[in-house]
Amino acid sequence: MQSVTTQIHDDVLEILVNNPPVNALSWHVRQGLSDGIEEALGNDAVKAVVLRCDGRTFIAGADITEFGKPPQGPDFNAVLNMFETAGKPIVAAIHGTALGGGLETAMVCHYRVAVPSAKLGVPEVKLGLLPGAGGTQRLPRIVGVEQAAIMCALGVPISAKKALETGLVDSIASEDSLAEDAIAFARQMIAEGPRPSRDRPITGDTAIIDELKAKNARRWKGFEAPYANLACVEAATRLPFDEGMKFERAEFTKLMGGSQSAAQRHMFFAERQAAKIDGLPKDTPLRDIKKVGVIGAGTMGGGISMNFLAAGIPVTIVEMAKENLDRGVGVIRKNYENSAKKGRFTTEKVEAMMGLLTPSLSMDDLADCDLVIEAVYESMDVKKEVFGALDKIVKQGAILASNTSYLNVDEIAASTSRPGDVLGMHFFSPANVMKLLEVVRGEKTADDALATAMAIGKKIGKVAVVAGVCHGFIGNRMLSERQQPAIQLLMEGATPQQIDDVHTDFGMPMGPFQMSDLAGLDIGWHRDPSKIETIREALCAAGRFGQKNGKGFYDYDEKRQRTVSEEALAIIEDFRSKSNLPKREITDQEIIERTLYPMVNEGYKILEEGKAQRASDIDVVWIYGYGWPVYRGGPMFWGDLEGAGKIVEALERHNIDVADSLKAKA
Ligand code: 3H9
Repeated sequence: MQSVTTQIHDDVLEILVNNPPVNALSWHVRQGLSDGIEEALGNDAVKAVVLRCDGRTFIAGADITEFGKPPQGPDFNAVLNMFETAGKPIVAAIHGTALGGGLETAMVCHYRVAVPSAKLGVPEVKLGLLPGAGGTQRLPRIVGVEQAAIMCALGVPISAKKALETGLVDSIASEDSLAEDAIAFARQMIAEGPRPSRDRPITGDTAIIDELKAKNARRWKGFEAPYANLACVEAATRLPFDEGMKFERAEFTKLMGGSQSAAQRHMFFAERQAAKIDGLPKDTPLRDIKKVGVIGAGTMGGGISMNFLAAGIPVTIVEMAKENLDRGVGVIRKNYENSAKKGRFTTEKVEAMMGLLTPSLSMDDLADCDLVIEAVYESMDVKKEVFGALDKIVKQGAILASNTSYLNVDEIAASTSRPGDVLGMHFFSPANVMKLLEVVRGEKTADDALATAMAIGKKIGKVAVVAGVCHGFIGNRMLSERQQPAIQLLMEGATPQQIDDVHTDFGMPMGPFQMSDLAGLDIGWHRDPSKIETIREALCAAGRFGQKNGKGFYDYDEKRQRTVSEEALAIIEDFRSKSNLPKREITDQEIIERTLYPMVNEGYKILEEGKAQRASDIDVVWIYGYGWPVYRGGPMFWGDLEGAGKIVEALERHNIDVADSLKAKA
């Protein structure tokens, strides 16, 4: 099948792209576009051209799978040049998403017509790139500097309505007659003639560039691409078009050759790959999830419920005590109301979501749920009791899920008569915000139950990853490999701040000790101040429980900002000095070798044991569950960049047991 075809409609030539799934600009599409323009120019009867796409969308960008491969087919910029300089008016007819190279193609068309549901944007920044086929130079000439800077630096697409307001589209077509409307519009433009974007003057104020930098300083920490995007837009305001294009090319080439874009492109595919379950056909039948039950109205249960309510799925939430139930429901309402105040949705929407929530004090009310998620206290005995009870109450065919973060899902499943319906759905706190969902596949979990849990995860806006049964699954199992050596490093003379700073400089949102303080140091503490066997117990004995009471490894103010605590340091030093370990200088490199390399090592062990389907799934877990910087591509991708040889050498030097597969790779 040809990916680009043409059709003559009297005096208008329609160029039609058909390259499923998203009409990416693969080399054969570029060739087809070039041929199409040549045909239009070679036929005197053709007075105008329409570029339209078949399938679900307009061109969604360059073909990312071609990046880094030897070039094939015509150069993209050369094709775009042919469009822009063609002596006949060209109209882009847009439906679905005109993204990246797709919007750049639309911008070399002289006019743009879009259906109301279309979205237009330059999301390259999310791939660590910039719209490198003239996007940063043409967009400001079409929509002005402010809008162009926002679109390039943030990468968020705009609606057709907004595009009309900003001049990015010239006319809105009817949802079901785009082809006809675009041809009619093209005919009207014959008299107007072509309107090359490159010739248009730039309007607007460059002050927006500094404003964006100031506003996003925290969010963009460590990222190169947002700044490169803004530099190109700024260059467009002071350089002639051809010079601006050269500037853009140089910036694009730098980004494309760097590790950040490689990491972000890796994550683009990793995220999509994660949804696939090895060995299960894509068309595995799914169970219908019309109603969800959640047990536990605490922070986790409430957060989990909010995901389903927001997706329009009714939830029955069960607690044992009325007071806790009321408090939990109150927190959900307050969270929604706060979001409404910030303009995220309307107050009607708040009421609609709350209307889907049924609070209950009896598990019997879960009988007709299609999926029940347990989010109670993390104790095997308690979980077994809950699942044993659910087994007797909930209708057959329902999926019974545990939100456990560590426990053995097979053992939980064994407390029911239907282990095939049991699995883990491990949400990350705050569960209504964090994108990751580990779906834990038990030994007996049925294929359709697993596929349904993965699909419902996607429906509620999560990135779901399949994990096998092991202590802490993928994420928390690797986390332990970081937390334990971090404590050991304190024993050898490092400070919490030094270790945390290495992690935040690396790009993590917080270091190991900030994370401990956030979680609470007293979780699992035996509550006997006279029994001190660890630094954590020493801190708890001194009443330092973490952020919750303003003091843990650090001191915290009302805004939860940390400062170094002399008291905590003295407690750590006192405990440390009682061991026989000599105090020494610890380098930042050693901290990396002993806290980050062991995570990579554990990732390899997880893969060897088949507890993760693929290395990229592990990267997805760490990026969406723990804030690993996306520009470093997750621990496994980063491990490859560091080099297996270097990691193995360091791990062995620190007497850490190295995974066989990592050794083999080295
Ligand atoms: C660019 O344009 C650079 C230029 O400025 C400069 C050049 C010099 N290429 O997301 P989905 C695949 S950079 C190749 O699940 P949806 C995707 O992997 C590009 N493949 O669908 C998946 O494959 P599979 C700028 C692509 O409906 C399948 O298509 N553009 C590409 O949820 C379905 O994807 C972007 O960054 C691609 N460009 O969402 C847009 N895009 O089925 C990137 C998708 O095997 N794309 N695939 O797993 C998207 O944002 C979404 O795919 C889209 C559809 C919104 C279009």
